[in-house]
Amino acid sequence: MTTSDVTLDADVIVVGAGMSGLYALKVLRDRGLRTIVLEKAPGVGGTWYWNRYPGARCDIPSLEYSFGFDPELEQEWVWTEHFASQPEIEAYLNHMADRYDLRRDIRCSDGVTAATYDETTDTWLFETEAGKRLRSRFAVMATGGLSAPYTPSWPGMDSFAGTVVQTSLWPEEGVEIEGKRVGVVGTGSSGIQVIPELAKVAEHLTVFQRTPAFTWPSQNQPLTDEEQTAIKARYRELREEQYASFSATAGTTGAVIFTFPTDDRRILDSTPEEREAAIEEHGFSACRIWSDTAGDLDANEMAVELFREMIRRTVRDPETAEALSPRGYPLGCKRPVLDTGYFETFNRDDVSLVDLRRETIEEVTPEGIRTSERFVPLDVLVLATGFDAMTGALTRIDVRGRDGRLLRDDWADGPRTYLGIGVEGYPNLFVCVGPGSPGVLATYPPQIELQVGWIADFVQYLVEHGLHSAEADAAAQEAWCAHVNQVAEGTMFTAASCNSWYLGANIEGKPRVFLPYVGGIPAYMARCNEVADHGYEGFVLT
Ligand code: N01
Repeated sequence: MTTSDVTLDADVIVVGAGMSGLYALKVLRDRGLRTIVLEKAPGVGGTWYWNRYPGARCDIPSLEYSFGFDPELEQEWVWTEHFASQPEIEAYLNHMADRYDLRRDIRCSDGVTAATYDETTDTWLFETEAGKRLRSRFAVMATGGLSAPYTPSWPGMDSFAGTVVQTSLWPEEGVEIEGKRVGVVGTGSSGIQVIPELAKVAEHLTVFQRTPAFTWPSQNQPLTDEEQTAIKARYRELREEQYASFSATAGTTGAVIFTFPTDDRRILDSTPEEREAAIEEHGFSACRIWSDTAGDLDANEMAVELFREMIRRTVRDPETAEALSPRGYPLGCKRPVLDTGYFETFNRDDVSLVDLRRETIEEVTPEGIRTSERFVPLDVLVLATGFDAMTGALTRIDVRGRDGRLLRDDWADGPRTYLGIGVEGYPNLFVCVGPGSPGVLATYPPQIELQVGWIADFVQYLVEHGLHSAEADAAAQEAWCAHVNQVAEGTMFTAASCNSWYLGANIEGKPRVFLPYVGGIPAYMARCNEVADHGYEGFVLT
């Protein structure tokens, strides 16, 4: 049997209607390929559909956290703040869906449960929650890097009589918080954004913190017309800077999380007076300016002490300040966080902190949480407990390749990809911003334009050259994985004391493998383009 013997629903099926999926549909359709997008959520937007918790906003400047492929779109769209809120980004992505007439090819409220490669016809068969079956030649997995929520389970969890809600599954109709006793578990980016907002309305808020975070004041501001006009006047130049920069960031406005250090001085050579002067000038960012903190753990620890000093100066209760202070893991190991009044929130009388380094959650009862030290009565339990990052969204689907191989099994010891895009054993399947690509280490929309654009070119090449299948070559894949590991070695990301979701360390049983490619966008895209220029070397084309 060949492809011509089966009825195809589309040339390409894209899984996910977040940023990658929407852009994939746009570019694939522009290339004349019949494309269908399958989406689990009732609406488009991916991350920006699901994460609608109070305080949710992006920590990349909005004028950069947007697409540059259409100069008219970027000129017309008005961002109101330096860091856009979730509703604004969701509105922007809905605008894109309408503007480019994408909705007619997007099937919402029907998640993909299985994707199976049919070797007899070189096609992919998709099965959905609603029992639909659709077939295409190519599969584009735009399933997202932070889209598989991680839900801890404590004894008695199901017995809780109040409301349990996960930040990344916040209901559209909202959650009643006013006058309630609320507990938040988790102090990563999501927890740190939601905590100050919930504190404003809850009767009492209890924060359950396992690992204190490094977080910096975002200094978010409304964007003035003048600022917006000035950037829009040189938008093309700015986009080129983004496409060519390490993390697809041009550093236009506000605090920029990906860029530090900013100074040539070494903290190991500094005097106490110089360090004090740094605190007075830079506040929480005093720890970020030194040149030697990225490569030297002693320097790093000295810098962290400046951060702890800022917490002591901000949080009135010394015990709470100490509990909020990061210790035992270096600055630069976990994803930096930007906040709005996070540490100040702990000065409120109606907010308390439970330090899970000193006590443990023993059980959830109908009335609240019992720790090894106390009972905390709760009406609402908010889980800001993160994601099975970069691999979870793919391994939760039954993706079957050649010879019935299951991706979940093949990745049991860590994901293996070629360029973060192709997977040996899974022909004609392409992953967007997957493990082994810069992914979560770079600004998504410009990165997506580059990487998903590359995938679309590849698919077009295959079609135009009458090729039936493209599959990552095992040796090329191993070489790429070795390169991804080698670049991460010696960085704070992989320090022995670092336990981050970049390493899969937040998920019990997940192998400790550094997931994204830390070599930066220019090196990454240079390699991708070199591969394309050499007839897609490293892929077996049939
Ligand atoms: O998830 P996280 P997140 N008991 O994994 C704790 C992006 N993002 O959703 O550190 C107790 O960072 C866990 O503790 P520990 C951004 O890339 C961006 O906050 O594992 N605690 C941690 O404190 C970000 O990095 C934005 O010890 C438990 C927290 O839960 C990424 O998404 C906004 C626990 C999880 O933190 C993920 O952020 C939001 C347990 N059993 C997200 N299990 C912006 O753009 C987990 N924890 C601003």
